[in-house]
Amino acid sequence: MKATTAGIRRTAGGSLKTDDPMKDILQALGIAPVNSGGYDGEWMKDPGGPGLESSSPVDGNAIAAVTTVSGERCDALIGQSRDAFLKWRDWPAPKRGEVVRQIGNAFRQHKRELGALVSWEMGKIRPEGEGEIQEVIDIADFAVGLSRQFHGRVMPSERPDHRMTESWHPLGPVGVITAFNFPAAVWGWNAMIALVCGDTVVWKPSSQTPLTAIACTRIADRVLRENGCPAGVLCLAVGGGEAVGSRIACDSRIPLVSFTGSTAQGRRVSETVAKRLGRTLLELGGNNAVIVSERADLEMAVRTVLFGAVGTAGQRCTTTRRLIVHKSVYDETVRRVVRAYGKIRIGNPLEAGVLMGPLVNRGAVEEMMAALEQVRTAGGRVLCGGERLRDMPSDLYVSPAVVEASNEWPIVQAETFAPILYVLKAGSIEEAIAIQNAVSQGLSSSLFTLDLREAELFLSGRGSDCGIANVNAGTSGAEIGGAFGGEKETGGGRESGSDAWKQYMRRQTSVVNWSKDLPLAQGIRFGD
Ligand code: UN1
Repeated sequence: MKATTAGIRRTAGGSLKTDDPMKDILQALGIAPVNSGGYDGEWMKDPGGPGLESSSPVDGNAIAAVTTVSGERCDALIGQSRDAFLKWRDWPAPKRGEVVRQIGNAFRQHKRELGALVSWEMGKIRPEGEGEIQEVIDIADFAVGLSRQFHGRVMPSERPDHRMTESWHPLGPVGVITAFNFPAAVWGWNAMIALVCGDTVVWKPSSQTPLTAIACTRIADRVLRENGCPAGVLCLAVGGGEAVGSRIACDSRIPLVSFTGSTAQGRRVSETVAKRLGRTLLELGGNNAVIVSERADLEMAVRTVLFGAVGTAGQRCTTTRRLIVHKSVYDETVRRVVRAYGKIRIGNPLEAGVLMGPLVNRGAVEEMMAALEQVRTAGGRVLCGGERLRDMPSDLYVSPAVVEASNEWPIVQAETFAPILYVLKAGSIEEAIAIQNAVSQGLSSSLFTLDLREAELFLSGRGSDCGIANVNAGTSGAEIGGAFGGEKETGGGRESGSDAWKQYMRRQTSVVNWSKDLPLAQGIRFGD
């Protein structure tokens, strides 16, 4: 693994400062030294909550401060979102789509700056930061088309001269609670779809990445204003779990809560929302595997595993965490993976050629080290990596690890949000699928094979049990056009493309009787 610190220099005081144009980028995005974390159509002058400092994992330095939203202000903000909904739902859907089209274009114009801010605030490499903004742009485009396609159905009525139909109506304010690892895209999937559906959005971003959320909201705000949209169509509430998160979960003015994060946290949110019989859309932990068959193109498989396991420093919910290899190609595959890991450049994620930046914070580094310790205790063999890197601009840089392990070990069963790849051996495609499915999560999966029968088995009802199953393509990097989400403890939610929009609307079944009689369904005669 090659480490690099170019692009980052030590200042006279010993602290680290960037040479790069982050200052200009922050300015272009309207990020001030201190920012309001509350927006309900206006930026709140006094959001009422404690201050929060966003620092960059790249060099450990503060980027800017944010004043968070208090519980009381959060309640008022939800009220504003509800008021805006009552107006927004009356806008014709294609007109709402036109606003979203303009938001997508505004993101196009700021893709480079936003991508850099994502990279700087959470540590993923710049191409991935820009890729994330591209997801926002893509889902906006998708939503524009969708705004003319909320098709209902016409169903045959069993009664003469009756028409039975199904239509879709706006639902209400949607709570969107997002994680640090996709600080813009996950909001984008939810917000762009919600907007065209006629819903409003209350966004609680991760406290690790409030500046990206503020920058995204500022861009959207300009478009909303230019179009005279009701104030509060998009709201932002940067704040803690108590002040903001649990209020969104508890508030029955919010009929749908989308939550992305760990299974443990998701379970709590889901229980709270369920208590008031609200709806949730859960995107929780993954424990994604790539299966390499004896009939795989090994070169392709290894390259894919590299992006899947090391991309975003192992901090995607779709990260490849397990590599299940057929015994006949096991040694060769593992040898190639370890060799490829040796060439990964780790360093400043804004620098061209770097493939892995830092982990998001100290807790993440500690968790990675604790997981590796558990693996060693269980008898696992670390084949490469797994070390804290010294002489880096912050203490958050690690080398990605490849570890020989056993699927049933508790640590392999858990999602550790870090670049640890567990390699496991299988004797057949059936055994490999069984190993892959023998975890509690069910997000993403992939099989490398050139054998049609193996591929079809993997995609069949007795194949992968995950929400995403790919052949000769990796576990991460899903396109927005499909429904994104997973089964089992991943939470069952589906966001983004396909017909995921249906969750953001309410379905209404209607019968219109245009006869002169009053026939009852099921042929019931009542009092005549
Ligand atoms: C996440 O990690 O929360 O499929 C989402 C992917 C991305 C989204 C990941 N498009 O890897």
